[in-house]
Amino acid sequence: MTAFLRAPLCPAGHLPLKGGDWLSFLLSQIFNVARLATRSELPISPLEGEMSGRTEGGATEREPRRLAAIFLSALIGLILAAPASAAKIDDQFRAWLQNDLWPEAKAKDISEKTFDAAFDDVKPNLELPDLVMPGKKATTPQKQHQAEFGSPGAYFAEKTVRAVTAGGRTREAANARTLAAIEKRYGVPGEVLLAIWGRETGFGAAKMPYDAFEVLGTKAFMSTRKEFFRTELLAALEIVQRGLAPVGAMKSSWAGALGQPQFMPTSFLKHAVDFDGDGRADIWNSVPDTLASIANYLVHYGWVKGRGWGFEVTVPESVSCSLEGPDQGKRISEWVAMGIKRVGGKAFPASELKKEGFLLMPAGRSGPAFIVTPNFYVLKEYNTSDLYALFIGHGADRIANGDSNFSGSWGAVGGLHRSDIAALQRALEAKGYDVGSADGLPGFKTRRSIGKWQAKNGQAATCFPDADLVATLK
Ligand SMILES: [Ca+2]
Repeated sequence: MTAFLRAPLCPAGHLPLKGGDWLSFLLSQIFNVARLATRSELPISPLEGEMSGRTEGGATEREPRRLAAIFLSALIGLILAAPASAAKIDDQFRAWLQNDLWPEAKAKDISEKTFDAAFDDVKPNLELPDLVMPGKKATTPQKQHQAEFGSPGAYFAEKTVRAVTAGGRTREAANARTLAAIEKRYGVPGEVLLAIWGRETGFGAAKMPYDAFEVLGTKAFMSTRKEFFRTELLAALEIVQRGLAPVGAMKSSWAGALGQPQFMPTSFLKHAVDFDGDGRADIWNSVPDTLASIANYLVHYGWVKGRGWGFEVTVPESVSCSLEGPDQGKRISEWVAMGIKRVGGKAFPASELKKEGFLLMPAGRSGPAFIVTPNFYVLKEYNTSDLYALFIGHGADRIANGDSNFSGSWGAVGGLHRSDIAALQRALEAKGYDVGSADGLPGFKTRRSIGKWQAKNGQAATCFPDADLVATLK
């Protein structure tokens, strides 16, 4: 649902505190779980496009008590395991900084002064997710197996959407000249930028509680994706070395994403721009810089000027839901000839009919359907989830045209565990179907493969996993 809810609710490799008070520690963690799980108004979602390990879907972890129970069992497991010493990890981290990271940083023209300032007093943060203790092998976190896959409709909770659309309209009025100037230069509509800004950090209201060097340093030293974070850590050092931001300004989310647009450091170096003219791209404090940097990011990933993101449609039974996906595009006029119509009796704009469009059915036959443009897939470069990109497109439409919901309604198709969906995916893979990866999240490749299997086996194609399918195929 929101990245906060995917935040480190159950640190995979938590270490006992040195001589700590277990009960108060435990209670504080359970409180944290409850707090995180109920905090949904100001989501921070790091760039999933940049974070290639994070994939499509809408897994939700909504139940604080259940999470607390999972955490408790994980914690008991850790108490029983042989505890490593946090102090020893700190020493290993310091040695790694000196002997491993520093030589590479030096070779990339990072000065000793910058390096020392960045890591002054920095220790590994053992509460971050997806850590692997030095000398240990990575294991799949328990929560990934147990997480419930929520109905895609849950992603579009009216309260969440309205926080973005109401806030977006207020800021659209307040920043009208800036948005017009950005649209003129980059060709990206202001409402799209506002929707991303609102979705990522609640228009900059979300706190950036972490030191980027602590997060990136910890993850480069001891996470499941060390190389990815090492590259980002070196980019963060480059930001400081080049004077683009002072060390003290390098505040990030739990995933190391920076500032109001939630750029990873390599994205900052590639896409951040100065739009208020003070000579510095300040994505932490400047609204014009934040909005223009988001626009520049989208342009770099191919935003097509003059086209929107997509249209809600109705799809007749004669059109298979397995025609979904970015690799099965047709001219919009061809989709229309097959019987696909826009909702609300509207015609497609004449300028769109000759252009390519793609079928999108995020909940298969159990939810709204869309014909999307290539810009939809540019939005997915910001965060590689169909639901995220749809949230941005839908939110942008509502900022521009007023609040009205989808015409189609989302079915109650959630409730499976990710492990069940992953088992279904492996079963389909074994039969030769392409599901993308068996990650427990039903992306478009999984959805359409389900539809193809259903059609081949004489069933009505729903293009979405359900308990019967899991039981039949698993
Ligand atoms: Ca600036």
